[in-house]
Order: sequence, then C-alpha cells, then structure tokens
Amino acid sequence: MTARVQAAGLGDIAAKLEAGTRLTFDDGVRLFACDDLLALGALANREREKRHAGRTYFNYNLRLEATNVCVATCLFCSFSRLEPDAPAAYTMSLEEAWDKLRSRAHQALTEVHVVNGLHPDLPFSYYTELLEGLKRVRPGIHLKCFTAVEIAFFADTYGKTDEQVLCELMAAGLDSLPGGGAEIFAERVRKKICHDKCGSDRYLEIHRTAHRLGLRTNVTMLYGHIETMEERVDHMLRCRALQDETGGFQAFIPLAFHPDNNQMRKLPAPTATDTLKVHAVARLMLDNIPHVKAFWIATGLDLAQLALWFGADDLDGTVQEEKIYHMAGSPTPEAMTTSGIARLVRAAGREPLERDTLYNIVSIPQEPGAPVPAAR
Ligand code: V47
Repeated sequence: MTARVQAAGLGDIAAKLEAGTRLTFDDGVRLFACDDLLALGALANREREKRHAGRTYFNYNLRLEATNVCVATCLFCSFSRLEPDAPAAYTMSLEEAWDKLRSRAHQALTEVHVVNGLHPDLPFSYYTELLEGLKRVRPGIHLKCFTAVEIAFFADTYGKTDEQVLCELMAAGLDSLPGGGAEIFAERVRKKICHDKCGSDRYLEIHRTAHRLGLRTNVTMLYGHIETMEERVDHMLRCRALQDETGGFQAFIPLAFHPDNNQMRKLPAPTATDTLKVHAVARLMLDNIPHVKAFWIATGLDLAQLALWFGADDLDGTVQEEKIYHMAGSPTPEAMTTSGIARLVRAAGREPLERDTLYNIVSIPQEPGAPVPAAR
C-alpha cells in the first residue's frame, strides 16, 4: 500500500481490498469523495491488473438502431422521436436493416448490437424477423440485442410475459442482452429523468430471467446528470447483489451523460476527473463483475485511454453507425477500425486483444511490422 493511498485517507479500504473483504456502501461514498485521483486510480488499477494484467479487450462490432420512434420521454435522450412522422424520425424496413449487415460482408464482424426506440405500432414479428434475417445474412454472428427496457415494452405491448419474450427472441437468434436502459436505479432519479419506462426492479428482474435462461448480459450506469454519489453507489450495489445470485453480467459500463439536443441540455457534461473516478469506483465496488468497459464513444478517445489505468479493461469495439451519442453531441468518430483501437490501446501502454461478445479471444493484434498472425 503506497504512502499516497494512506495520505488520501484510503488506507483502511486498501487493506480491505488486500484481504479480499468486500467494500461497503459507505466505502463507495468515501471513494467518490476522495480528491486524490491518483490514489483512487492506484487502487482501481491494482484490482484491474489482478484480474486482467494489462490485457484490454475490444470487439469487431456493428451498431444497428432500426428505429428511433419511441413512446418514452427520457429527459436525457436526443435520439428518440415521439411520433413516426416527426422530423428525423425513422424506421428501417427489414430489408434496410439486413442491408446494414449485408453491405459489410468484407468485414470480419463478430457482433451486431441492436438498440431501438419503443415503437408503438410495429408487430412483434418485426423483431423476430429482424434477428432471423441477420442470422441468415451472417449465420455465425452474435446478436446482442434489445435492452431490458425494450423487453419489458414488448411484453406489455404484445401481451406476453418477460420470459416468453426472451424465449421467443432467443428462438429467433438472440444471443445476449446489452446493458442499456439502466440509467440510475434510484427511484428518485428515475421518476425525474425517465418516469415512463420500465422501473429498476423490473430491469433487474429481466436480467435475472435472462441469466436463468442462459443469456449473458451487460449493465450500464448513466452518470453526470442529477444523481448523487450515494445513488451511484446504490446503483452499483444493486448490480453486485444480482451478480452474486446469477453470475450472468459480463461487463459494467459507466455511460457519461451528453447534454446536447435533449431536455437536460442546461446541465454541464461530466468532467474528465469524474469519468475516471466512476470507472475506478466501479472496479473497486463490483468485485464480482469481470469487466469494466470504458465506452469510447461516451468518454471520448483520450479519456478511454486513461480509463485503462483507472479500472477499465474493455473499450467496447469498432461500433460503426452509432447514433444515440452522436445525436447528443459526442465529438468522437462514428467508427474505429480494429487496428485503430489496437493502436490506441498500445499507445496507452496496455495490451490489445480482440474478443468476441463472450470474451473468447478472436485475435491478438500484432505490432506494426511484426510477423503476420495465424489466420482466425
Ligand atoms: O440506455 C441515451 C444512454 C444507453 C444519452 O451493453 C445516453 O455493451 C449519455 O446502453 N448521454 C444506450 N448517454 C447505450 C448502451 C450501451 C452502450 C455501449 C455498450 C453497451 C453494452 C450498451 O445510452 C441508454 C442511455 O443510458 N444514453 N442518451 C445521452 N444523451
């Protein structure tokens, strides 16, 4: 334990981590209150390296947002349109959605990540056929699709149970769930920023059911708006408790709030310090979730690199065609190449590994000029 960690008043927390003793709610709040970013980072980095050494994961993925028509009125959202005929509202035909994948036949993609608005008028068959068609285009592709909020909406709209919805989507090709829609679990915040969509208990129950059915899932936390530090820690502890039960979460993903073009635009974006703290505290509190992802589109590329020394071990992937953050003002590129991500990771002093969605290693990117790696 370094003198710096002691001087920052985190000596007892460091000792708990060394002993493998679980951190408490109060510990989490104290970590957020700590002003010594380097002390906090040192603790988080130690936990990161215990699990992954310098290894940093990313995948070759494609984002597909088939519709932005959405009946929910989340204050932070710049992507959704309430009415199908509103300016900039769109709904892809199934052929258009499948074409997004067809047109990338030359790319060695391993995942399509689908997130949509809650469209009031589409039939359930739109979603099952969407998945079936994507698998026809690329039989081996992993389909990480639909947030728990979408699953709840499908159940309510089409008169099914959450479990039926999951089973029918799995039969159509669903392989895992992304972590979107979690926002902040505290009911106080949810009432203010996203009162008309699935609540926290149901969100977590859907992930519980998904895990029981054999799906792996991710979980997110939208930070940097009206939430308190206590509410962030509470959010993390609700994730930790479910993970104790099921073990089904793969990654925790802090999502930095972007204020452009939405109803919370008067709020400032979270600072770099805050972003690094959130990733670090997540790594320290979530002792049972294997990966902490720095979603580079949300953090920006520079901070994503730094986050790799503050608890994060994953960068998501190439993404391509992302709309939710770009409509909310993210200045990042809309896509990265796999070699661009590998370069970024290496430049941060970490070791890039291309993974698939389930964290099997797909390739080990070589340094430029190194011998050509074996075929995939
Ligand atoms: O749930 C919407 C967030 C999420 C804004 O599972 C915003 O691997 C910031 O969940 N500013 C969707 N955030 C994206 C998501 C995600 C991203 C990367 C990886 C994974 C994964 C999941 O985007 C929404 C919401 O929390 N969001 N608007 C905004 N203005």
